Amino acid sequence: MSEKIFKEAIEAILKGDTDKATDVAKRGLDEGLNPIELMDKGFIQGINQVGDLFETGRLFLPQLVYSAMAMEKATEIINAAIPEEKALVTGKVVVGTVEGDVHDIGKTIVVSLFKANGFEVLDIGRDVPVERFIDQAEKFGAHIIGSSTLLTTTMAMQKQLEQELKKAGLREKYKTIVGGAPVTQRWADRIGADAYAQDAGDGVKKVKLLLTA
Ligand code: B1M
Repeated sequence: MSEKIFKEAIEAILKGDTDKATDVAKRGLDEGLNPIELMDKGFIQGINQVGDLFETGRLFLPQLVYSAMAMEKATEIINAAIPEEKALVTGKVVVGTVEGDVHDIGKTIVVSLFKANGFEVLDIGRDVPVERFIDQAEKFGAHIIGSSTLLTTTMAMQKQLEQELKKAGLREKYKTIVGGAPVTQRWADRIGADAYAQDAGDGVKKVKLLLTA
């Protein structure tokens, strides 16, 4: 049964069909599927296939946009259904997508899972300049600053964030965590970030570690 729903979710995203994605997301949840599994094994597989088709020139920007719209709707429905866990570790996290990058589907999933795990989260959106990450972290009283990037060209903004924190004498005040499809542990080490997470679940684990370190 779940395999059929995952397949339908992949198809809905490949077709860029928002109505179908909405229906599959709601049906999957009604049938008792785990929202994170529905996202990981269904919708995310679909959008990854769309990305591969786009990269190899077998799908074009307008279709990518329709698929993204279907993905955004499914994400919204599924995020609202992620059950809240009892928080054993608490802390404040500011999360955004770096300047020059409008990809925010993954960042939004990360924010939802952080909230579901009891962290206080300030989502500062996408295309966020480095100064705003720092300013918002200061105002929010954050413990952790999390940045997401999907473009290789904007990865440099995560490095700039580390540098600006140092310049402002604030690097020791915050822990930093980086993520996004092109980001790796090696990149995190190279720029001096405190943690790297490959997906939202890994992000929760890493934030807990940072808060108890
Ligand atoms: Co674009 N795009 N896109 N895109 N897009 C990619 C990233 C690309 C890899 C596609 C490809 O060519 N295969 C490619 C980048 C190539 C590169 O940099 N080397 C690309 C390109 C080129 C572009 C444009 C330049 C296209 C153009 O205009 N010609 C343009 C850029 C605009 C800009 O930002 N300035 C563009 C635009 C778009 C849309 C707007 C149409 C849409 C985004 C809509 C939106 O986000 N609201 C879009 C989409 C949907 C994609 C793909 C297909 C899917 C991204 C996604 O949502 N994945 C993507 C291909 C791909 O990545 N496979 C692609 C699903 C999401 C759940 O995964 O975001 O990786 P992800 O998040 C994961 C983990 O990475 C991690 O956890 C998340 C959940 O598991 N994670 C974190 C992420 N952030 C984290 C932060 C953390 C911890 C973990 O802590 C803080």
